[in-house]
Amino acid sequence: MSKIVILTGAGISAESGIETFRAEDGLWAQHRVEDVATPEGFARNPELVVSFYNARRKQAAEVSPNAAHKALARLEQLYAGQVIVVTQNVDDLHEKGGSQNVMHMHGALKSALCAACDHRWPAPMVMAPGDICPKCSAPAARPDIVWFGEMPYEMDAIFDHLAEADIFAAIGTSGNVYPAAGFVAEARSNGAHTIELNLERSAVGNQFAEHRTGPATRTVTDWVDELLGAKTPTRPGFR
Ligand code: BV8
Repeated sequence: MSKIVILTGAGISAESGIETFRAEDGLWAQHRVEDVATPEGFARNPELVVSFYNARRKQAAEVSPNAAHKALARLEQLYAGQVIVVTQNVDDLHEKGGSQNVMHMHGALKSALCAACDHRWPAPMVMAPGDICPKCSAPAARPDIVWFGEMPYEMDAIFDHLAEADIFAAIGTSGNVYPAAGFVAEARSNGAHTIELNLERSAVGNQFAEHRTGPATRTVTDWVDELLGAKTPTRPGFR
């Protein structure tokens, strides 16, 4: 049975109104990565980090999935094979758009994690440093986010999917962050057809067999229509 593995990044949520990381007005323009997306930053200033994620959790709750999220949900529903979405995003727009097989390799805003006992529970909209873990009662709650220097989630399962992928697509990711940026090489070495859908070529763009340029709401919708036979496929590269 055919398997499509899709890696998404901040670019798929951009047209829903969530800023990306590396755009001029992006998240990293407003904060130093080291201060808000590392365990050291959290230890140094938990108030800053918790409020950074509180603001993003609030924003994610106020925006809606766009046509790209919905197209991927349609693909998962109607495609004859298996469709797996591996997202680097911590928003829940894939789920709101109807996708069910979503792997949040960098965590999720809607989840809280206990740094003492590893328990996870639905995060309140506003977290505070020292929130109590409902399981072990330690004042050790933290955002359930994979920071730089921490091991992304579900890596074994993701590599199993990459080993079986017939098609690997990367949508709206700059290819700057590993191990996610290494997935295309892994998929290619396993014989998958690789396609990148982005406004521009990413840092690993030259590793993809096919590239489609444009906003995700158009490129993903067109690509899904072709996969579902609703549109005649264009010759790769002619976009
Ligand atoms: C780890 C959660 C090891 C936080 C994030 C070499 C090899 C391996 C690792 C490393 C290495 N060198 C350095 C490392 C470590 C590091 C790393 O990769 N650093 C980089 C900067 C070099 N990696 C890590 O630390 C990872 N962990 O390696 O652990 C380990 C081993 C053993 C034991 C323990 C540990 C963990 C990385 C996870 C960090 N957390 N997110 C949060 O969200 O706040 S990273 C964060 O940035 C995102 O999650 C995402 O992954 C990443 C990149 O963001 P993108 O999604 O790509 O967004 P960006 O803004 O960059 O780009 C947007 C793209 O969209 C652009 O291309 C743009 O053109 C496009 N776009 C915009 N609009 C649209 C669009 N496309 C289409 N349509 C549009 N409308």
